[in-house]
Amino acid sequence: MPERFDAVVVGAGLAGLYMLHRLRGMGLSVRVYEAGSDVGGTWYWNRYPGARCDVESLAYSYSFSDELQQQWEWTDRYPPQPEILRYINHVADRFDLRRDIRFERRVESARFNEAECLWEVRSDKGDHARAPFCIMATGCLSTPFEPDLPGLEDFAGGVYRTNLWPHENVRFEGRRVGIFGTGSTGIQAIPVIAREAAHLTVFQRTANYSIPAVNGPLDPAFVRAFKARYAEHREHQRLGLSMGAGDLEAAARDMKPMLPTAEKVTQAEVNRVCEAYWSRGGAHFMGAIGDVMSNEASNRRVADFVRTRIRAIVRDPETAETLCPTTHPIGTKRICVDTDYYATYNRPNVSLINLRKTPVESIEPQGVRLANRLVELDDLVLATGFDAMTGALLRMDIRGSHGRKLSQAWRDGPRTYLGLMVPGFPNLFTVTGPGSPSVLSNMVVSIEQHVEFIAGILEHMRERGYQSIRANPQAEADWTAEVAKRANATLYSKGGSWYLGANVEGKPRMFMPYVGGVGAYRSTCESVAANGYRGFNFRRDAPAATHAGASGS
Ligand code: NA7
Repeated sequence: MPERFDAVVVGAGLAGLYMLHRLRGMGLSVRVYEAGSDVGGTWYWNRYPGARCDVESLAYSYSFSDELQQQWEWTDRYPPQPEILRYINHVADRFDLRRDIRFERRVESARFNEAECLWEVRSDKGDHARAPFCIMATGCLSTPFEPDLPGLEDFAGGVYRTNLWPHENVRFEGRRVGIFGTGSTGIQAIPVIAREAAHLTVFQRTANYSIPAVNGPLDPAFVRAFKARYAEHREHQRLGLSMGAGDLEAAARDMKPMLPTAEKVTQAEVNRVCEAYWSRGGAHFMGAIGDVMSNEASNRRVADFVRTRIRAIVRDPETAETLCPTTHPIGTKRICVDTDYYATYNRPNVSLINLRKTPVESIEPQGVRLANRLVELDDLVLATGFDAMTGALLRMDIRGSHGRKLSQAWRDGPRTYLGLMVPGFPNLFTVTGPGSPSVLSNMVVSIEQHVEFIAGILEHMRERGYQSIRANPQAEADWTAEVAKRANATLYSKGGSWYLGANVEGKPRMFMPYVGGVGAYRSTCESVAANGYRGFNFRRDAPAATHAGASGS
């Protein structure tokens, strides 16, 4: 027998938990389905050595409860995965969220029942819930991407996927370990595994730009001062030009880069400015030069600075050159933030293989077969990324009005209105969906904004007796064009990254996140709401009951 709720939420990560809390606060009955055996989403699955957030602790946390943000104590400038997971568990307990969550349930289908204006949601364990609203809080980086490594299943040793890391302690002492993937994940894991393993071989296909985190324990005086002005910091994060991260000082810096362009000054001047950001650490480095993401000449100069730093750190010249990124402008693949990444290659127990020179022929039981030799290994670590942004949504069978599949609607790439709704899928919301700032922002800032916007819509509907909301196709077309226009004014499309779907064979190439920044995006949403939720159509009756329902608002 199906169970009936006011809303079904899919996912119990940072987005799903806050959605549940908000909806419950409105007096709605909610069922949350979560594939993991506990809360945490990304931070539940990604338990690999060195896993850490690249947004600072005091920013990467909920702002909706002042008591929570005042009481919770972070240890480091950048929070390690176990600490974030503890925080999320604390939130789940503090707000008594678990009782509405069903764990170890992977949602397989969500179908819109037109006649009754209900979503029918089914899990792999046979659950069947019906609710007028369905909210996908399924994460942007939650569907692992399985690399094409022929023979992987024959490998005799351990195979560890960073994004499905075992819960028990994995020990690499005395073992010869190989790792594929030098994105954010690999760059975090490599220095930690290198310290433990007998030998670590890094199989690098694409060299990436990485900035030192300059991580360390938080200074209690800094934390006290920060917390005293928490509301102001949060406001800056919400209105920030881009990421929505950092403190007031960093936010002010990012809004007014030290140099508007690197094109018309000497490389020495560029180096001086970049060095200042490099030594402070973190992704704010990308805020040093104003037009780094829109001017190729500027971008090249910033990239030159990073390459100079790599050559200065890595002692072996050939290894240093292999680590110097040359295939894409800096920032067009997500900038990495590391602790000791480049210096790790000075260790005698670490070697680097350039897969562009010596590609993998196959994986054999004893190791990795290259064109010129076999690299013998005991364990393999795959840090090979995700089917980003659309993967989690498209692996469910989502069908809207007239049985239309989401996979069909997105055949040529994801099209949304504000990253929140898709025409033809009434009452279905995506939290931080494609077309919203999402992965180009501090995710918690974006999650809170989306959750609050969705809650505002539901409140608006309740007050007016509306039963359904749908995105207007013209609004979707205009927004999709705006997302593309913004992206095309930058260098992002030159990166060949997962932002574009370029890491997954056959995936349509389309720049998915909104690059305009969380501040611009938020004000667009506010203006949409202030204008009666412009671009959304509301109806008082079930959509199928009549063709002439009260539409617009
Ligand atoms: P990424 O950034 O997608 O990195 C995946 C890495 O795996 C990247 O270096 C890929 O090289 C490499 N890869 C993928 N397939 C292969 C094969 N077959 N052979 C060799 N190398 C391969 O994922 P991450 O998990 O590091 O980071 C994702 C986001 O999570 C991150 O940006 C943060 O937001 C958190 P390629 O570049 O494709 O040549």
